[in-house]
Amino acid sequence: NRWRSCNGVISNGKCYVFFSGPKKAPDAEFFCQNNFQNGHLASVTSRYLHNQMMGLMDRNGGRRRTWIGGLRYLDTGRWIWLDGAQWGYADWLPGEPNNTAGVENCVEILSNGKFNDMPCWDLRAFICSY
Ligand code: GN1
Ligand code: CA
Repeated sequence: NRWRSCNGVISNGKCYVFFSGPKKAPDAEFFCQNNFQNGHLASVTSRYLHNQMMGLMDRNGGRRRTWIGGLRYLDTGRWIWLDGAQWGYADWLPGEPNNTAGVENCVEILSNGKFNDMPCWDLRAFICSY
Protein backbone atom coordinates (compact mmCIF):
# COMPACT_ATOMS: atom_id res chain seq x y z
CA ASN A 1 0.00 0.00 0.00
CA ARG A 2 1.46 3.29 -1.03
CA TRP A 3 0.96 4.89 2.37
CA ARG A 4 2.80 2.15 4.22
CA SER A 5 4.41 3.59 7.27
CA CYS A 6 8.08 4.03 7.94
CA ASN A 7 9.23 3.30 11.46
CA GLY A 8 12.36 5.44 11.07
CA VAL A 9 13.31 8.22 8.68
CA ILE A 10 12.35 8.79 5.06
CA SER A 11 14.89 10.28 2.69
CA ASN A 12 14.53 10.54 -1.07
CA GLY A 13 11.50 8.26 -0.91
CA LYS A 14 13.34 5.50 0.94
CA CYS A 15 12.61 4.38 4.48
CA TYR A 16 15.49 3.75 6.90
CA VAL A 17 14.81 1.67 9.99
CA PHE A 18 17.15 0.96 12.90
CA PHE A 19 17.31 -2.47 14.60
CA SER A 20 19.28 -3.19 17.75
CA GLY A 21 19.97 -6.79 16.74
CA PRO A 22 22.68 -7.59 17.41
CA LYS A 23 23.30 -9.64 14.28
CA LYS A 24 26.17 -10.62 12.04
CA ALA A 25 26.15 -8.50 8.88
CA PRO A 26 24.97 -11.32 6.53
CA ASP A 27 22.16 -12.19 8.95
CA ALA A 28 21.20 -8.52 9.14
CA GLU A 29 21.09 -8.30 5.33
CA PHE A 30 18.96 -11.47 5.24
CA PHE A 31 16.62 -9.90 7.82
CA CYS A 32 16.26 -6.72 5.73
CA GLN A 33 15.57 -8.69 2.54
CA ASN A 34 12.98 -10.85 4.26
CA ASN A 35 11.11 -8.18 6.16
CA PHE A 36 10.86 -5.40 3.58
CA GLN A 37 10.11 -5.30 -0.10
CA ASN A 38 13.37 -4.25 -1.78
CA GLY A 39 14.98 -4.30 1.66
CA HIS A 40 18.75 -4.26 2.19
CA LEU A 41 21.23 -3.03 4.71
CA ALA A 42 21.23 0.72 4.12
CA SER A 43 23.53 2.45 1.68
CA VAL A 44 24.81 5.78 3.01
CA THR A 45 25.71 7.72 -0.08
CA SER A 46 25.86 11.35 1.04
CA ARG A 47 26.78 13.56 3.99
CA TYR A 48 23.12 14.47 4.32
CA LEU A 49 22.00 10.84 4.52
CA HIS A 50 24.90 10.04 6.84
CA ASN A 51 23.72 12.79 9.23
CA GLN A 52 20.21 11.41 9.08
CA MET A 53 21.51 7.91 9.93
CA MET A 54 23.40 9.30 12.93
CA GLY A 55 20.21 11.03 14.07
CA LEU A 56 18.33 7.75 13.68
CA MET A 57 20.98 5.98 15.78
CA ASP A 58 20.86 8.74 18.42
CA ARG A 59 17.09 8.35 18.73
CA ASN A 60 17.40 4.57 19.18
CA GLY A 61 19.10 4.25 22.50
CA GLY A 62 22.25 6.22 21.76
CA ARG A 63 24.76 5.84 19.00
CA ARG A 64 26.22 2.35 18.99
CA ARG A 65 28.24 0.49 16.38
CA THR A 66 25.86 -0.27 13.54
CA TRP A 67 26.09 -2.23 10.28
CA ILE A 68 25.34 -0.48 7.03
CA GLY A 69 25.32 -2.06 3.58
CA GLY A 70 28.91 -1.60 2.40
CA LEU A 71 30.73 -4.72 1.21
CA ARG A 72 34.29 -5.12 0.00
CA TYR A 73 34.22 -6.26 -3.62
CA LEU A 74 36.02 -9.62 -3.85
CA ASP A 75 39.64 -9.15 -2.74
CA THR A 76 39.98 -5.69 -4.18
CA GLY A 77 40.14 -2.48 -2.17
CA ARG A 78 36.90 -1.49 -3.84
CA TRP A 79 33.49 -1.36 -2.19
CA ILE A 80 29.91 -1.85 -3.24
CA TRP A 81 26.55 -1.11 -1.64
CA LEU A 82 24.34 -4.17 -1.22
CA ASP A 83 21.31 -2.32 -2.61
CA GLY A 84 23.17 -1.55 -5.84
CA ALA A 85 23.73 2.15 -5.16
CA GLN A 86 26.87 3.61 -6.69
CA TRP A 87 29.80 3.65 -4.26
CA GLY A 88 31.20 7.15 -3.84
CA TYR A 89 30.68 8.90 -0.53
CA ALA A 90 32.44 7.14 2.39
CA ASP A 91 33.29 8.89 5.66
CA TRP A 92 36.00 6.53 6.92
CA LEU A 93 37.69 7.08 10.24
CA PRO A 94 41.25 8.22 9.46
CA GLY A 95 43.34 5.07 8.93
CA GLU A 96 40.33 3.08 7.74
CA PRO A 97 39.58 0.93 5.89
CA ASN A 98 42.56 -1.03 7.21
CA ASN A 99 41.30 -4.57 6.59
CA THR A 100 42.79 -5.96 9.83
CA ALA A 101 43.90 -9.58 9.30
CA GLY A 102 42.53 -9.36 5.76
CA VAL A 103 39.00 -10.23 6.89
CA GLU A 104 37.25 -6.89 7.27
CA ASN A 105 34.79 -7.01 4.40
CA CYS A 106 31.79 -5.26 5.97
CA VAL A 107 31.18 -1.66 7.01
CA GLU A 108 29.97 -0.27 10.32
CA ILE A 109 29.23 3.23 11.56
CA LEU A 110 31.20 3.70 14.77
CA SER A 111 29.81 5.50 17.81
CA ASN A 112 31.71 8.62 16.70
CA GLY A 113 29.85 8.42 13.40
CA LYS A 114 32.76 7.43 11.17
CA PHE A 115 32.91 4.37 8.90
CA ASN A 116 35.10 1.37 9.78
CA ASP A 117 35.64 -1.91 7.97
CA MET A 118 35.01 -4.87 10.27
CA PRO A 119 34.75 -8.67 10.13
CA CYS A 120 31.20 -9.40 8.91
CA TRP A 121 30.62 -11.95 11.70
CA ASP A 122 30.73 -9.38 14.50
CA LEU A 123 27.38 -8.75 16.17
CA ARG A 124 25.99 -5.27 15.61
CA ALA A 125 22.87 -3.18 15.47
CA PHE A 126 21.94 -2.46 11.85
CA ILE A 127 19.92 -0.20 9.57
CA CYS A 128 17.65 -1.56 6.86
CA SER A 129 16.37 0.58 4.02
CA TYR A 130 13.67 -0.08 1.47
C1 GN1 B 1 40.26 -3.14 15.54
O1 GN1 B 1 41.84 -4.55 17.44
P1 GN1 B 1 42.56 -4.12 16.20
O2 GN1 B 1 43.29 -2.83 16.35
O3 GN1 B 1 43.35 -5.23 15.57
C2 GN1 B 1 39.17 -3.40 14.53
C3 GN1 B 1 39.53 -2.74 13.20
C4 GN1 B 1 39.82 -1.28 13.41
C5 GN1 B 1 40.91 -1.11 14.46
C6 GN1 B 1 41.10 0.38 14.72
C7 GN1 B 1 38.32 -7.06 14.74
O4 GN1 B 1 41.40 -3.81 15.13
O5 GN1 B 1 38.46 -2.84 12.30
O6 GN1 B 1 40.25 -0.78 12.16
O7 GN1 B 1 40.54 -1.75 15.69
N1 GN1 B 1 39.05 -4.83 14.29
C8 GN1 B 1 38.39 -5.63 15.14
O8 GN1 B 1 42.20 0.58 15.52
O9 GN1 B 1 37.84 -5.21 16.15
CA1 CA C 1 38.95 -1.62 10.20
